[in-house]
Amino acid sequence: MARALSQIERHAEADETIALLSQAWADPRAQVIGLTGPPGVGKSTLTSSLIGAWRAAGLSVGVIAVDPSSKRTGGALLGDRTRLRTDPDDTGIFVRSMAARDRLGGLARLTVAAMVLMRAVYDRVLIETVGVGQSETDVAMVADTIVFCVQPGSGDSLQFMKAGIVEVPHVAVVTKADMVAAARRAQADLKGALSLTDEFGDGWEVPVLRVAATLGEGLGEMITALDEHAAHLATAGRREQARAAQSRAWLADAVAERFGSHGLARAGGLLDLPPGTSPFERERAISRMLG
Ligand SMILES: Nc1nc2c(ncn2[C@@H]2O[C@H](COP(=O)(O)OP(=O)(O)OP(=O)(O)O)[C@@H](O)[C@H]2O)c(=O)[nH]1
Ligand SMILES: [Mg+2]
Repeated sequence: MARALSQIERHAEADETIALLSQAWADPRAQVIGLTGPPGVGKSTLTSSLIGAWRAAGLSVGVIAVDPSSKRTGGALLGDRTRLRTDPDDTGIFVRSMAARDRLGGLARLTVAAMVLMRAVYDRVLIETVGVGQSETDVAMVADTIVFCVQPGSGDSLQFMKAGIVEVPHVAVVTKADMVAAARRAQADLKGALSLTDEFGDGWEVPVLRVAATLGEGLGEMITALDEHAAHLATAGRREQARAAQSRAWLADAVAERFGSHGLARAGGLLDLPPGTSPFERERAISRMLG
């Protein structure tokens, strides 16, 4: 995985890279979970606990930690906020930190590529992104299941959600639930806030959970909720539809990033991917046409 990721990073346009990504894109395996929420809410701690539970169940896990505040300098990631402690000898787990591109909370092209590759290999892929607001829209471009984390006593996230700034997650988690009374209040507030927003319109009701990751409390319920959402997506072609929409969204995003709105306009109908068409191959074809 490390070698493949460095190839993607260094030779993004090479035939081998495009072939590898297209093959991985066509053969997905993992449920991809986007774990998002404000700084310090407990995302990494929760990630560590989820990794432990998944590994104990015999599932392999890939993790991508996207850090909007860090910059890559000479290959080193500064300001890494992953803080994950994992067993270095366990080959069933792979963790990679990545700097976000300049757009606040935006997901770099490399993040999409890494997700596609990991999705073909592991049973679960988890993407940790910091953010309240716009950035959730970006994680929605790469994840099947969006989990939004809120900590007890944080009114801001609830205000964002009520104002419709935060996209409605598939699962909402109140972290640090060992602060019992405050966590219960946050859960009630969050349930209230979610009842004001539109539902997904497909019968999915957003579970609002309390988890104390440091104690392992509520973790089983969270894993059940993630599994239930995966089962929900597995019916009525929902997952295929959502992933096809994501592929179109990255393609348009990648073209816009590189060639601007003028390029986007010139690409026109090429941005509409026929079923089964690799967005990576299409991106290169559009780049050659425009460049
Ligand atoms: N009491 C309590 N503290 C927790 C819990 N989970 C995390 N914390 C603490 O909250 C702080 C932030 O935890 P992280 O897991 O690093 O949070 P994060 O959301 O990944 O932070 P960033 O990546 O910097 O945005 C740390 O000091 C943790 O020890 C919990 O379940 N209970
Ligand atoms: Mg973190």
